[in-house]
Amino acid sequence: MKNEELADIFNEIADLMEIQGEQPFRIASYRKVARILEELTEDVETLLADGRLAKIPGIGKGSLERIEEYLKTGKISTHQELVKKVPKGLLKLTKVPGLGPKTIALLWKEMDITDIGQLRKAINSGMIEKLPGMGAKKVEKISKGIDFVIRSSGRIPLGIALPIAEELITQIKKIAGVKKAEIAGSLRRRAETIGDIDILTEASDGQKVLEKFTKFRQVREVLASGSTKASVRIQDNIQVDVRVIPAESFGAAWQYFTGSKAHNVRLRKIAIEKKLKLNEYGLFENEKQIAGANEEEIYHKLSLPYIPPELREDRGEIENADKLPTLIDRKDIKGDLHMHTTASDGHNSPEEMIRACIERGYEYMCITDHSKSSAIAGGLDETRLRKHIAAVRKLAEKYKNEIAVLIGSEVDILADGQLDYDDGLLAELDFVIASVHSALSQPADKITKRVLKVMENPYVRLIGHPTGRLLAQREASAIDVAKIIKQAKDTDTWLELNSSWQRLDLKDVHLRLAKQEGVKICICTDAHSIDQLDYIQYGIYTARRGWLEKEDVINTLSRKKFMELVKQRKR
Ligand code: DGT
Ligand code: CA
Ligand code: CA
Ligand code: ZN
Repeated sequence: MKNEELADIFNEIADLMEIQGEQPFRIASYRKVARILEELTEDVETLLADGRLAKIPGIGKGSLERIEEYLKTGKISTHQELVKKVPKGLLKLTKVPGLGPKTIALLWKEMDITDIGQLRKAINSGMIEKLPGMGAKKVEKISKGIDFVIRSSGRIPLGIALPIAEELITQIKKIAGVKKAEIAGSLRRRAETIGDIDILTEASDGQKVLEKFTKFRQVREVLASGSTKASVRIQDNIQVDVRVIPAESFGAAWQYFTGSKAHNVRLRKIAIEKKLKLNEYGLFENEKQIAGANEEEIYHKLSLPYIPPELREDRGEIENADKLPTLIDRKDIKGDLHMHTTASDGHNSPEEMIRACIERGYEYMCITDHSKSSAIAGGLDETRLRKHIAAVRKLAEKYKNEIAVLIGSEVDILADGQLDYDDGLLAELDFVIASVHSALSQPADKITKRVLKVMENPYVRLIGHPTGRLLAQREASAIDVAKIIKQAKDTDTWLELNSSWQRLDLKDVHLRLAKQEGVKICICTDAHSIDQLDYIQYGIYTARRGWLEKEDVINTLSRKKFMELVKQRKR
């Protein structure tokens, strides 16, 4: 039945009209039709065909035509025209609980907020509370609504799933009789988003262990529970599968359930060529098990080196098995070069960020607050920036024996391709990141040219979050990443791997392309608080998925080497 789909479209038409400030009675009539459609107990197509739909009070001639149009073509032209008149992200805002069309219109007009990412930023900076009718309570409700939309929009971001899974693993390990508990599936491969959480355990009494698991406080619904497998649903509709595996098969099962499917298909083919059989129970020669207890053994018996989970995507790891990269590791990172403080939209002072970086063992760091055009994010005008530079330099002196503190800026690349500060001011900074924060919906040609141009500026060292995507919130811009990579090579500009799990930008396949072209990557956190400095782990995982080695990443250099490099001109 198309009843629900049609109701959704009619509701969306009403939302769009309300956002665009159309007449209330017209809006109300669309809402009424939406409600009627929702409450129909029969198929709308049948009702239309035998003429009964036309007789329902509230369904006028216009509505009837639109319903007919949808049933014939799958579209309603009125709807499409309305959609064309608003920025793409606005539609998603209408899905946020606690956020009505009137507020969306207000946010759009007053603050130029057109997608969930910008809304989140405006909330974080506190700017939004200054709008009429926006109390702390209402803002809190909207903030919760945003979380809901992100988490319920299908795949779960790595940064949400991993802490949840790690907590589950800790709890499972505490159950009596559990010998092992490990993460498998796309989460072990550290994919940027995951469909569900897969966990494997080894235990003496599977039934008992799984029963205990299904009684964890996190569990909202038990989908299935037996002696070898349990499936449950926890918060935000996240599914968790736990399997109990015997010791002699643990490695084989871990390999199998880590995937990816494509990688496993390749492996099974290799086994067959060797007249062996590979499945989740082990590697077999005729009926005899020749490997299975651990993963390494399976790879070795197939004449392959151990392949790290992040590479198991059938993206060349089998063909190039004899020359796999030595993947970068968290301990290789020697500094973080993109972070915000209370000077713009960060939550901690420069000094707090410096101490936190020292605690993390970094040898250097850079403070990069927003530039003046990022008004929502409290960007610094020239006067404030000069004061900020002086303050940070003082702190740099104070902490110079522990860490090298650089003062930089995350400078907006304006819609016309100009930078937000002039070269004179840029020259006063130690390090300049240039980022696109506005007009992200420009066509490919325009947005690409805009970034290519600023890369020619000798002060611009790094392009921040090059595609501007926000996972589950905003699509990447249309920017031509291959061209940006080529320009990075030609101008000696570095590209950021932004480690925030909402961004992971550049993403794995882009990173790999950059590496192939010899472009250097900088893995930064864009931290807006001390805690977020630890997002670096998500950057590392993504870098590994992009086949990056220590040598490909600029902030693996020692303090001495790095400082020499940033003191020199770019070219
Ligand atoms: P997800 O959850 O959609 O992010 O992706 P995965 O990779 O975690 O997939 P999932 O949870 O369906 O299954 C976990 C792993 O189990 C998967 O990566 C490979 C393995 N697997 C599951 N079903 C099959 C299958 O039909 N054939 C093969 N070769 N492997 C499978
Ligand atoms: Ca999975
Ligand atoms: Ca699964
Ligand atoms: Zn930024």
